[in-house]
Amino acid sequence: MFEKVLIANRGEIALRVARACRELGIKSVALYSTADAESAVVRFADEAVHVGPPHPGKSYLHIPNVIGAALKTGADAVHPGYGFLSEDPFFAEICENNGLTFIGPRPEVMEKVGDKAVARDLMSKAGLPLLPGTIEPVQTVDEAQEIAASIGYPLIIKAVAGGGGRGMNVVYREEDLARLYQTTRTTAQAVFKDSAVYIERYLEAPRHTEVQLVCDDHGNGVYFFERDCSVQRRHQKLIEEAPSIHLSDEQRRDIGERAVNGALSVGYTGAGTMEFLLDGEGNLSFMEMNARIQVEHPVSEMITSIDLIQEQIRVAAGERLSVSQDEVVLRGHAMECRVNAEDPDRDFAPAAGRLDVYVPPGGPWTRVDSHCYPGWAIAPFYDSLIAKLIVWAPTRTEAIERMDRALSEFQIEGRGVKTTIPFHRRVLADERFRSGDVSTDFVEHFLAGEAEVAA
Ligand code: MV4
Repeated sequence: MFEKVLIANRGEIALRVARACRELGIKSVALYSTADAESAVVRFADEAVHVGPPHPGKSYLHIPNVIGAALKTGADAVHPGYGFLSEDPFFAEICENNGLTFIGPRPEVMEKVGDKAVARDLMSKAGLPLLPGTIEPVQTVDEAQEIAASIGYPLIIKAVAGGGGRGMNVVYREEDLARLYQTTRTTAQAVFKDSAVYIERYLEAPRHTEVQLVCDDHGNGVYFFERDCSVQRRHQKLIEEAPSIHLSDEQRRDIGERAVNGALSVGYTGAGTMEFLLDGEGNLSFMEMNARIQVEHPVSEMITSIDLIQEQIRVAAGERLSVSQDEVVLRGHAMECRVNAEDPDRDFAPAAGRLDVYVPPGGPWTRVDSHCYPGWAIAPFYDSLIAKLIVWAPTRTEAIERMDRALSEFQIEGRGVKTTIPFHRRVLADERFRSGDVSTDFVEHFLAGEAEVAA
């Protein structure tokens, strides 16, 4: 096992990783920018190294400074968290070249699954279900037209280097195809430095369903069931839950096994997520793979009682997964609300500032993953996440009641600070949400409905 892990991140996930290290008997090293000098993880970790000014490009994303901090403190591994350098194969390679274990998949594997067309090809070969579309990137408008004729409209053109909803365009009519094909390519070249695109049939208002898995170096892979993350706004997840109430036990086992097989078939190691869309008929289609631990991992931990960060560290150290698939048992229902410093009444605009009052909820089966404390200032340089509020209950309905109770206790106040808590409470009271009839267009319709009532 590692003796010392450098945490190449900030905020709640840095603290989450430091906690896992402490429980495993591993020393932790925090990084901090000038803006984060007073952060909770700086106090909690065994050591802390300043890596630069507030701007992420000059601190948390500055590879020489991050690697320098690891070498200076004698760390033997680097945990990248999510965001920042977590899915950068180049960073993973530099870690390895400096004798540091990158806690994540190998750089070659990361690169493969990061290319959406390659991932689509490999996962299809491994038996994952796909929407009708292209495997090879589309090279010309003529080719795009041929494909459109075979799969029909609506269709979606996606950048191979995109992901998380970036670099995609929906085409409803044939007359828009040539223009949108060109637009997607030009944008992809400008944003990702790679103009390659592929085409898929477009699903209207699907559910976002993702399978959590962890694979070790010994050929073992385990799935930790799925999360429904359909409550999103502009590709920002707001509420996540596990399991999805729309899968049968048989479907859950089938997609879990396929996801693990797919990951193992490409030599994937570490924690990862396979993202699927679920249509109205109950069909799952593979979308993309995320080669990192995700923000919403706690809901999977809560339904399985397994610490995914500990598993991630264990397998990175070359140990075997601590559980076999048979030992991963799904129990009850978990839900997470992302409490952001945003103003839901002003189009979720950032509303950051100093937290004069910060009183997190407590009580049974109520978990708060947060780096905040009274007096902490949410900085404008980073994301606006204040806390992840996670609850567990035997049933979904009880989880909703528990979440509302916990949200009602959560006190956050500060000059200029607004939070998404009131929005979450209104969603929890919504009939459509409570019935579970939620797809990726839910938030848009919900907000439009509220605006109509207010008018
Ligand atoms: C789609 C789709 C409909 N049809 N692909 C957005 C995130 C990226 N991982 C995939 N995305 C989508 N791909 C086809 N063929 C709709 C979306 C989509 C979406 C997916 C998940 C959650 C929210 C979403 C919001 C808008 C569009």
